[in-house]
Amino acid sequence: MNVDEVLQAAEAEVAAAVNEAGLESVRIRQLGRQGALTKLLKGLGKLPKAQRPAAGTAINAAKTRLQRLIAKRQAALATEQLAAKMAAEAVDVTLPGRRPGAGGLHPVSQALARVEDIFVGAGYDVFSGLEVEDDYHNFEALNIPPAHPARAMHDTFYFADGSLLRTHTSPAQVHVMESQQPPIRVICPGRVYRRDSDLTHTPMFHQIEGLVIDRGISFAHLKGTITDFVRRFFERELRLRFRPSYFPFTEPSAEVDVQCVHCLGHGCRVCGRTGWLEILGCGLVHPRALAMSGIDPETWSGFAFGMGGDRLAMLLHEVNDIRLFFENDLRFLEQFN
Ligand code: 2U9
Repeated sequence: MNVDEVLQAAEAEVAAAVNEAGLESVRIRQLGRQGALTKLLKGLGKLPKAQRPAAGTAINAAKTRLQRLIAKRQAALATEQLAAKMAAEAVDVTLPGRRPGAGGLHPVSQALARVEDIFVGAGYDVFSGLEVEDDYHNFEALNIPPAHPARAMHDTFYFADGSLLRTHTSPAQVHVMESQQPPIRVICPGRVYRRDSDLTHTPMFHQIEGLVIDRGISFAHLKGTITDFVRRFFERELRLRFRPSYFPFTEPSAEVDVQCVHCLGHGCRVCGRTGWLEILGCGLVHPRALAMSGIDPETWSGFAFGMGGDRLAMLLHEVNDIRLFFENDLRFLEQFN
């Protein structure tokens, strides 16, 4: 190949190079130690003496021209690559930012807060108490002595030192009675624990209990309080029925059913065709429970009630499986925000 042919081929290769690495290999092929133009220069000595100056000038001119072309192409490729990189990394500052999820109260917490609000509005204090208790406050002070059959129903979690996870929020009310004289109006929400786990029971669940102690408190005050509470909680006029029951810490005791919130008493799957839903237990505080915490039952009387927070949330939102509240599936929980 003569110098013009070499130059022509080299120019085509420079034009065809698509990136800086490709261009560098063109440079090595043409201008490197074994390059085509370099070889032409080395071959000058074999030409007749008279042709050497003109041939040398032509090869050097071709070499200079090719070096300039490569430099120009190299600059163009660098600009192109930078532009492509900038386009790929571009940030659209006008797009809205990604907001962190706002979060919200768990439906059971919402139900407990709803109960608290109703009673706080009626002048009750809120006291949550502690989840680790002793046998005295969880059982004995509530008229449940060591051999009492009611203990068997509580499936208690015990610690090695004899303390326990409270099986109901009632010990919170015992602490209130021990620390102050009546009048007492207190509402105690919180977590409670029982060694129990099946379709309708979880080892941790929520209760909210109320206690009122004053002079002359009767079952009529209890009935009025519960009736007003149910009306406010469900925001509807629902019929109630009080059935006689038994708790060691209240006498007399009752369980309260509310007209089914789903079928309004006609009978459906939720109420097991009875038209009634059990929502709480209650009664007049046992005189022995008053006396044990230092309150004179000759002067004072009181009522107490207790309900399950998880069950209340289920009734309020028509949820039929308690486990949904504990799985923490955001698709379920987000519906309550
Ligand atoms: C003191 C005196 C009396 C609290 C009460 C109930 C009735 C009751 C259950 C309802 C559903 C628990 O979650 S549940 O299974 N509770 O039926 N609780 S009276 O009585 C007290 C508490 C403290 C000092």
